[in-house]
Amino acid sequence: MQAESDLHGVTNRLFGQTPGGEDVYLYTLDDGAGFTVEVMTLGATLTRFRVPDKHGELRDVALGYDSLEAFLQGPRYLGATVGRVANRIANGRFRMMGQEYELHCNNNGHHLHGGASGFDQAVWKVEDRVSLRGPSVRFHHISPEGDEGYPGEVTCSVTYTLLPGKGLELTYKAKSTGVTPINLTNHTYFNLAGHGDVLQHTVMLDSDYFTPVNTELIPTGEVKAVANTPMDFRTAVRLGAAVDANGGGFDHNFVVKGATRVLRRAAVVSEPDSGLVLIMHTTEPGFQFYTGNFLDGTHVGRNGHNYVQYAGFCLEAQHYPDSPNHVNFPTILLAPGQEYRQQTRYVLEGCKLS
Ligand code: G6D
Repeated sequence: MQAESDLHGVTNRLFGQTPGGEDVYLYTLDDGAGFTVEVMTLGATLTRFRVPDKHGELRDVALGYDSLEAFLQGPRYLGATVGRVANRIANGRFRMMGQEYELHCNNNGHHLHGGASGFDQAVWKVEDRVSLRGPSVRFHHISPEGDEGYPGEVTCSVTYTLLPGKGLELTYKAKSTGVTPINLTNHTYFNLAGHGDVLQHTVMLDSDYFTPVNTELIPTGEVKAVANTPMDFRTAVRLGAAVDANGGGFDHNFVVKGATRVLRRAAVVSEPDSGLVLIMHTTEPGFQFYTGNFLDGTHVGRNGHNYVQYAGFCLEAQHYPDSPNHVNFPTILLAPGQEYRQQTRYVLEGCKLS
């Protein structure tokens, strides 16, 4: 009789300890046909995503490391679940129901990705569960009242489900004891070639609008048409050409076409050498398209590849940045009795399945 975990394609092992001495476990989801996802409990972080390419050769499509130590020394957020509020909150301040709240500012005088001890820094707990749709693990975390300055105690979970021969589904849920902003996402850096930079990838984004930002990456509040701007990815374009036209990489929130709260296609990225195509579907109103502008080659990742500038791209499905300060942006406030839900899928096509 196979061990319970093997039966459902989920195994786990001790990965190491945090600097504070907390055990970190690594979960492996394997569909038995070449798709493998690894997730560690620190930050409910995706550490590996490997699929068969067009020749049937296994290929890493996400940046990552083989040891916890390397993750701890590498760029922050890589692969991590980000929260309580992903992206920026200007000056770490927002008003809610007549009261001003101050959050910890950790990025250029603003609050970024949940602050100094955001959800990416927490060791999430795991509850065993069985999904009939594929190997699956649910991670959960409790963010206490006052965490980084946020009101309300938040209990949240993210479920990783490997859809056999198809890709990865992330399902997020959260409840709060008090009204609080919440905006979760995943910060995986994808590279469908598995090495080098992503400038030869071709990108199509299902977005007619984006939210412009100032020099500190804080939204101006405008929701602007992409037409006649370097943000126009409505037809597929080679990323290197788009970066040249933009005068640099991208780190912008794009508005997903169509009604929110239902899964709909948001982005399609393809890569010629592997023949792989990544398609993101999400319930969220937007996503941050970030092209690894701040990677600088000082970190050597899996298979000895230097993570150079543009070594990976992120499709961080979420709400718009700084939403609590822009009444014209979809709200991210969660009240007691409500449930926050998000679902995002990263589907791989072009794989030669065994
Ligand atoms: C930079 O502005 C970018 C963020 O969007 C990204 O998440 C982070 O680097 C890793 O701050």
